[in-house]
Amino acid sequence: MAIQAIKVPDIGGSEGVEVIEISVAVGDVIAQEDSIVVLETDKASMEIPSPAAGKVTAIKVNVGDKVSEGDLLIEVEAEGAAEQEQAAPAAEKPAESAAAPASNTSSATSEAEIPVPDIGGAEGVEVIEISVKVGDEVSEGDSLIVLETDKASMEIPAPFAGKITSISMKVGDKVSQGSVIGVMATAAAGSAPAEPAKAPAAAPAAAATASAEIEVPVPDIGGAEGVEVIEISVKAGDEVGEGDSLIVLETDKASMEIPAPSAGKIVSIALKVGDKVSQGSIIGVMKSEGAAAPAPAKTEAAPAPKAAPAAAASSAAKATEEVVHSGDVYAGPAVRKLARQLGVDLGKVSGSGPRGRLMKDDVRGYVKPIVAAAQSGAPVGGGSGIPRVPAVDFAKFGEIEMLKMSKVKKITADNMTRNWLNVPHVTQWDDADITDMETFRTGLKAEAEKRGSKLTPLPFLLKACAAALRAEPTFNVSLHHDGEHIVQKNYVHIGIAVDTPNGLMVPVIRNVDKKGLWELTDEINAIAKKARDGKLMPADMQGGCFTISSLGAMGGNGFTPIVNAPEVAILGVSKAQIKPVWNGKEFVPRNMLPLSVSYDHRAINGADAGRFFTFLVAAIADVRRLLL
Ligand code: CAO
Repeated sequence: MAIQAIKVPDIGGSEGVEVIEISVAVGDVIAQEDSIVVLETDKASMEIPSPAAGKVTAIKVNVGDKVSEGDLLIEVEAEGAAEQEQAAPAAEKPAESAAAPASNTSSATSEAEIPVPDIGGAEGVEVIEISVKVGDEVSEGDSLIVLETDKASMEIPAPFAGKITSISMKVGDKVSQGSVIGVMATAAAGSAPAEPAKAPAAAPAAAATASAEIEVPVPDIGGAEGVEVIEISVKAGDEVGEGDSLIVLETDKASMEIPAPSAGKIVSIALKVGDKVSQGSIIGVMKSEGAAAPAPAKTEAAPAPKAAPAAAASSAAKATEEVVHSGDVYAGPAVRKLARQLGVDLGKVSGSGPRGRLMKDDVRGYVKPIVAAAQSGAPVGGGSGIPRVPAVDFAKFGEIEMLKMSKVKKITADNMTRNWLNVPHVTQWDDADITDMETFRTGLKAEAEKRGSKLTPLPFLLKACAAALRAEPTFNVSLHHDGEHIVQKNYVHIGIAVDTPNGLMVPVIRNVDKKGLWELTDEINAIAKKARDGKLMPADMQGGCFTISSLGAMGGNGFTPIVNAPEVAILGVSKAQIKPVWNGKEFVPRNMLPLSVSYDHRAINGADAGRFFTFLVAAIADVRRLLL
């Protein structure tokens, strides 16, 4: 019986790449090309397929290990083969996008301007991250900036190793091919910069018919043939905007959205889920807006991430990336496949991977309690089994208008339903005497103005809540989805509900217990602005332990906030008012702040809540206590 040692193949020179998943177990019988492990750099992830069929006899790496080309991954007992060592075939290569330095590269100074490479014709694409600063030494392929369209984000890599000597962009700038990112000094004089590479391929123009109805073909998908349609995102009659996703295609390594080449109305769809398509296959017919032939489609869905894996990779999926943002879903093909097999809507699963990426464990974690509840006969979380509110034709009763819900509003509606149905809520009320706090705050107003910031009661409340979470740690927990554990958090991150034109957003302020009043004031102002400008990233809204929802500026004397699960408690703040308070001898006017705390009664007992609330109200009434 021959044992074959399977090693890391050529992964494009990357060193110390993290093993994020082991896809096989000892004893598994695997076929050639089956995925053995998944590796991930901070830019890309890649499945490493087995070069041989056989039985897995040993696994030589663990999740979290760092590996490079030639490192041993597994051993396989392959019948009939001579004992040998073999490198796994190269992982499929994501799109290449090495940007070429501008032609004014000067060999005398060894400095070169770095332009934005071909990004598939996309214009005015937003810079969402500057990943380097002047003076940084970078390697070829290191991310310089990150761009984001409404469909995808893409890192623009350094075209060669060198030192950043200037940066010409800032976050929020809108850029196109050729915009200058900055200037780099080459590491070694004369080092040849890479050839400019095509990033996303431009789709062939859709063929216009006399009636302005156009057939929409599958654009250039990097030569991939027989690619499976995994989602039809539109139906006949739908109005679509230019760039809206029409269908989603998936190879075994990559998935991609195919966008509408222009705005218009879908007349018919020629494909169904499961069909296999290639470049030129007709997706359907659409009537383009303005009756003009549409502009060539751009495969915006397939921006080019940095070329990571091996050069020997298949040329298929040249214009694809191994992970796509599809709507709000950020997941790789393996995770999408698992979700399809289990019938899971990935839009409902929270991602725990880097930048909120969905992992297989997230899908399993989502499914497990649902299956457990179904097997125990209990109603399944999320309100399944609850009678639906019947549909009503309101037009029968008077004039109506149909207003489209924003994506944020829809997500909020789902979250509220999920939290209201899953969390057994209890709400307690109390008034905090903020007379002294307000005297202190008013006294600081001039200083705040000098600093260019606005000091409201909110940073005081954040500080007080952080202290209360430390004093009563039963509030700083989450229920683990295995139903067997409580997750006790040793950090204090607090979300603040922000009312934005798009709907309710809850950005999270980190390590509140370690920050001072001014730092918190600046952070609240900055993050609330970011939320209102629609610029929050998923990471800005993750990791909260507790939430504050303040309607103090609007009015009202109390409300029941809904717990923002998996957090277990939330503070509702209403409008402060001067009220007569009995001090034992007489009624005195005091500035009273109505507060309500809702909590998950599965995690928190009434006595815990009583202690937490008493501490909180006392800390607000005398903010000197926050120094204790
Ligand atoms: N009582 C009386 N006045 C209050 C108050 C309270 N509880 N809280 C704030 N105020 C005052 C502030 O002091 C400020 O007045 P001055 O300018 O005179 O100082 C004014 O109200 C406006 O405050 P603000 O809203 O600009 O700032 P904030 O720090 O209180 O709140 C933020 C910031 C982001 C939380 C808020 O703007 C917001 O979006 N609130 C809505 C949250 C929400 O929608 N919650 C419901 C979620 S569930 O549907």
